[in-house]
Amino acid sequence: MSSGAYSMEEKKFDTKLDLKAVRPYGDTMNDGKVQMSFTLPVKNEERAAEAARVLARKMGLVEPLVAERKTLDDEFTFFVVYGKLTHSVNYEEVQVDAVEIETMTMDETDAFIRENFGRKLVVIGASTGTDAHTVGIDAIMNMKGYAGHFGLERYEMFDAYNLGSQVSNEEFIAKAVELKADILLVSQTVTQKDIHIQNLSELVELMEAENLRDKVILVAGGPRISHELAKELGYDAGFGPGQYADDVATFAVEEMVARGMK
Ligand code: B12
Repeated sequence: MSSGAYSMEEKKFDTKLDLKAVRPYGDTMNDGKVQMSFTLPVKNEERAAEAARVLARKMGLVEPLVAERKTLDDEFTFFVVYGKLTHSVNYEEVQVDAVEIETMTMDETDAFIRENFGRKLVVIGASTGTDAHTVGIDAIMNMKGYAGHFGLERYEMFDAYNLGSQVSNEEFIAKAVELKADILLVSQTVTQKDIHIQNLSELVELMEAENLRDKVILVAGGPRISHELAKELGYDAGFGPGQYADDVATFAVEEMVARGMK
């Protein structure tokens, strides 16, 4: 935070970080200030604003303030509510199963592949099952990339094939065999009725039946895919929002080396 407007006392207060009871930071350490937004399916009137404050209090906010209130249509109102959160988190007890890598740049990954494999690696990606969402897998595969991260098609040392969306698990496996793929990337966006779990599990079962699972790096990704979930379902890793081609490329090539794959 910028220092100019703070008194010495406030600065001193800012040093009171307690990792056993971490609270959101607004203006000063431990002030617990948060801002959230939601829509209520009611008309935009004073009663609606009070309802938003009641809900905020139930969520653990004290002194909630409706900072913004906008009519969406006759029956829906959008709110931005500001307040002080009473809850805290013991950061020392927080555990997460995450992919542990130092992400390499595209050039570093290409050099790594040249040095360790001396050939191009074949990677195929698809949004599988009934899932029609392509933007996630395109972000990882496309030449132009996404959010400043070039996609795998741009890498010199990958032969990258983007099969698109609604690819059945059988087609996906057939393509992997035909292309002698080293790395398989599966994107899943729709999670309604746990369809992603069903679909991701089916792929692993089919691959095991074909004796293919151990011969490739298998990665899942999508907005609601965590590393933990992917591992549970039999994948080597899971990637989600805020992760890009360079992250999965680094993981895949390092994992291949770690497993002695050539
Ligand atoms: C665009 C969109 C569509 C477009 C898709 C067009 C297209 N060509 O992709 C259309 C209109 C077709 C569509 C259809 C549907 N959609 Co839609 N759609 C969206 C929307 C608005 C954006 C998704 C997106 O493009 N995100 C941007 C990408 C870049 O983000 P991302 O996928 O998370 O990808 C990043 C990471 O997750 C990761 N990643 C993703 N995949 C992979 C894979 C690997 C291997 C790796 C390493 C990383 C990785 O990398 C990316 C970059 O960081 C979302 C809402 C939202 N705002 O998110 C709803 C949303 C995903 N859709 C939803 C739904 C329900 C549907 C429909 C079922 C609606 C319907 N009833 O018909 C249909 C699906 C039909 C089907 N058979 O699949 C729901 C899903 C809810 C749920 N939990 O299941 C959402 C969340 C909307 C909502 N709030 O309800 N949709």
